[in-house]
Amino acid sequence: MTTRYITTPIYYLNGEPHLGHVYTTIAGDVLARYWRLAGAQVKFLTGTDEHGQKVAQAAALAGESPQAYTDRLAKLFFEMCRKINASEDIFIRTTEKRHHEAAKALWTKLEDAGHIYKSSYKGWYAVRDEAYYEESEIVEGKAPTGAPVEWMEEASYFFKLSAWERPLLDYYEANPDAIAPIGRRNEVISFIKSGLRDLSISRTKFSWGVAVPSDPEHVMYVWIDALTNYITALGYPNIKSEDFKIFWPESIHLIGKDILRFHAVYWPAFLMAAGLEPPHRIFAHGWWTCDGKKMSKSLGNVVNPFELINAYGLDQVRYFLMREIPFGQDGDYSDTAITQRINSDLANDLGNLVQRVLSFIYKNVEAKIPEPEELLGEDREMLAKAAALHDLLREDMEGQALQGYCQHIWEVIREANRYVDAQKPWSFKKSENPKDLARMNTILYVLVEVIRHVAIYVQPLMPASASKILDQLGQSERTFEALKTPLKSGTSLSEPHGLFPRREL
Ligand code: ME8
Repeated sequence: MTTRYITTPIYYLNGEPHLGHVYTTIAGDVLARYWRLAGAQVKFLTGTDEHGQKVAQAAALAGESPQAYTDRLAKLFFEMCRKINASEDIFIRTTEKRHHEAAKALWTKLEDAGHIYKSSYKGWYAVRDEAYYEESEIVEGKAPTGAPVEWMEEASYFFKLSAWERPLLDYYEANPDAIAPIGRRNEVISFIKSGLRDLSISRTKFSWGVAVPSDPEHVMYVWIDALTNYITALGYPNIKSEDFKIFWPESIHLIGKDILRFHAVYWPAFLMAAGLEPPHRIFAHGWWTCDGKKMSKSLGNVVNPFELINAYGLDQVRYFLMREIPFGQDGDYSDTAITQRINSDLANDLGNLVQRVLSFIYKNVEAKIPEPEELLGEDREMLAKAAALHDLLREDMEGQALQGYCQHIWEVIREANRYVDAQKPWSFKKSENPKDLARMNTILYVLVEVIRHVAIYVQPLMPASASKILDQLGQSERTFEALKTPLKSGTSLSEPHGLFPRREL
């Protein structure tokens, strides 16, 4: 049986959810929904990263205890998932007891196997990135990401990362698809080749985190704690559990390109050192900007995802985010771009196709799916294009090509609109000739069958809108399996209503 374990990053609780968080979570949701409809066994994980200096500082700034603060903010992220119709199976919080236990177990495993030693750290640290930087990486007193850095000197435990250069390179050579897109893979490989230094993995200057089991004066570096969430959720340290055995080998970590190094260098090294398999695949997507500029609080151009959803509608936003840019590349948000996308793809293409076909049947063919007569070449061609989606879309989803998934469906939608224009079913309406009526019924049947395919495949992208279309078509079987059986004639249609109103700029 096909199995997929799809994860998003767990988000820092240092502020409210923003467009970037919504983006990765929707991408994960689209994949999870697709694989469920394909009959796969799926686990979709998201959640919150609640420890470390950055979150502790945010709590202090808010005048709250870290626990009260993270409880309050975790709710906002959980709510975000509800507002974007995410279908996560697990929402994990790193403050949960099971997670503390898993992180401690991983530490102990690494320590017992001799991968951890005690020393002291001296160097630069950026709280905003929760990352250490080399002297050579500092640009004009800042981290390469632009984050402010501070000088740190403290007793610390180290993970022997330097020992994992060769095993990591070997692993990535043997598993060319382990990191995607390819450019990110190359980036990781050249980073590893440039030499890995041992990694400081504990702190003593603050206490908001998971205590080091053998030395509770230390708290774990937030990244070793956070990355462990992916296996906490599968029952680690019980690696004999069904969940761990089934899902870990099929893991897909969706992340933004900002956190590639943590996922593709540190995480696989920790796992290999603990005797576990590295993640099966890491997909690092690109970065959203707004009107060509980096979104930042000081520029005042941070796109609030909830305002966006209120203004344009949830499914419109979900579709826009998946369709607008190739998954893996950077993209730019603008009101113009989303408006154009809604008007062309949703109102003109999909909305118009469904509306013109279903209202015609509703008004003129007793509101029932007509019986087809003899299929002509053009009918077969149209049906073949819809049937071909099955393999094309599966290939897209195997490669996380979310934009390609949209494009392939929309090619069929546009083709169906051309087919309506060319076949002109309405031209037969008044004819007394039974042959003409039979032709009209055949054309309409073909169209409903194409719309059924489209709506079933659109479900992962726009669950609510797809469900409305399938309701109007009277279809209760909605998995990809259902498409193996031809559309049944005679099913009653319900009164069609417009789906995607046009937007003014
Ligand atoms: O990094 N465009 O959490 P975080 C696209 N806690 N995606 C964006 C984005 C943007 N402008 N801004 C944010 C952390 N993202 C850690 C992760 S995982 C074990 C720990 C998305 O709250 C993108 O997925 O800073 C990015 O990787 C993530 O939010 C960073 O979220």
